[in-house]
Amino acid sequence: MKALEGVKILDFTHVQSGPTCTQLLAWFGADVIKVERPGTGDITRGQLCDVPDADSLYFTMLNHNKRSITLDTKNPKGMEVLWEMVKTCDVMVENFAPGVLDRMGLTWAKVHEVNPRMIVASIKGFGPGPYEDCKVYENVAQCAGGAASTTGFRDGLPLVTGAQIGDSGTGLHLALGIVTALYHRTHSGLGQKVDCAMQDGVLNLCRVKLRDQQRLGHGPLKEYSQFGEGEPFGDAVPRAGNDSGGGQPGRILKCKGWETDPNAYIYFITQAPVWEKICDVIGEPGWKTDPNYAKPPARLPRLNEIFGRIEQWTMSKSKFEAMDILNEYDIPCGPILSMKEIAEEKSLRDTGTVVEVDHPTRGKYLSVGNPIKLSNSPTEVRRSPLLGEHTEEVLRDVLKLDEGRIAAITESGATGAVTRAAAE
Ligand code: CAO
Repeated sequence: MKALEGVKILDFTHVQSGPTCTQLLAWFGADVIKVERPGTGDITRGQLCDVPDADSLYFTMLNHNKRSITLDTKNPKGMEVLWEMVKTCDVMVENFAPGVLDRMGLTWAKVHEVNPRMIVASIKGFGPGPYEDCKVYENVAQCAGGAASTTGFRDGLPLVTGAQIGDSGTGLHLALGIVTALYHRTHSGLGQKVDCAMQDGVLNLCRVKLRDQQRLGHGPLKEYSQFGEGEPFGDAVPRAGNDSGGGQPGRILKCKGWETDPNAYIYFITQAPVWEKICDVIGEPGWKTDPNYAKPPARLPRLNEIFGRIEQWTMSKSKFEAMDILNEYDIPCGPILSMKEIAEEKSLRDTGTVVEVDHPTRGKYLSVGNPIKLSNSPTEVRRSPLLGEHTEEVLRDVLKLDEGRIAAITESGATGAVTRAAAE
């Protein structure tokens, strides 16, 4: 039995943030029923398409293990079905723009009255405040949550990161909120509202930068390269390039082949406990006792010189050769892996972190599997549903509607266009 088996989710999510959350719950065994607009469905089905007439990878990679039902919620019969789902499901998850749910009549008060056990989980761009009514996408959240102002180099523009910390990051936060509310319900018998704002989710992941903001009030941030370069600090946390965000200085350094390979680099951390080993490996044994290099505080104003010297060594090795040598001495380091290398990495395939999935209209594709491994509830990744693939099945088997009611719903067009035989 899967960890969340028996939990029914009304998945009213779209694009990335919400679907990330419900996909995780589906991987843990919940029955996730995605409600989509007839005809088009989740807008991502048709975005960034690479194979004609097939759901995009954008959609397939965010909607595994779910069922799909098409329902026009602007049709009264469609809303009737939606309310049946509210009565039947344990959790409703949504990430519409602010106000959409209320306009549908699905207010928290009404949902709670109809099904007091239901948990209603929402993602919005912002929490209550000046921007609460705004529509938000990934990069907006990265900018408003403090990630962009602290990412990049001091002399360059603020940068967004490729990691989808606004969308997928908030989806993860919401999933935790939902399972916590489900656990709470086992004591209280009642559902509750779970809200996650993308700005808050990003800020939570930028916690160390708010730490540094406060440290700045007590003097320069000595582990930032800027300190050794003699550049004064302003009144806000600066962009720190590839400096480590922790107490052990680190940098991205060139490796053999960097002139032609954009990913021939390694992240190298000068962890204090292995400093002597680092000195031996790079051929600077004198630094072990030299007062200018022997202790961490002495090294902070000299990071550029030190990493420059280490780089002379890393440039004589491929990133994988350097990894092998450094790991032998327990020196923390990591290769800069390209997506191509990750896609081909056997160990990630072996653990199910990268999986190959077969799809009826697109064929085989790679996806990221469940990064969270439960020993008693392993994840089997199943393909995403076609649009409306499970409409009839859900009306019949989940909502237990009789044939007459199903016929009336179908006839109303609430589940999709009504096809009629041409007039004689
Ligand atoms: N049948 C009929 N209508 C439906 C429907 C269905 N099954 N499902 C949704 N709709 C309608 C809604 O009723 C709503 O219409 P109204 O505005 O008339 O009430 C509309 O579709 C939904 O709209 P939306 O405003 O949520 O969608 P959008 O494409 O304009 O905005 C987004 C998208 C993501 C900017 C917005 O949903 C949002 O800000 N969400 C919260 C933050 C978030 O999750 N952002 C991350 C997205 S991933 O990058």
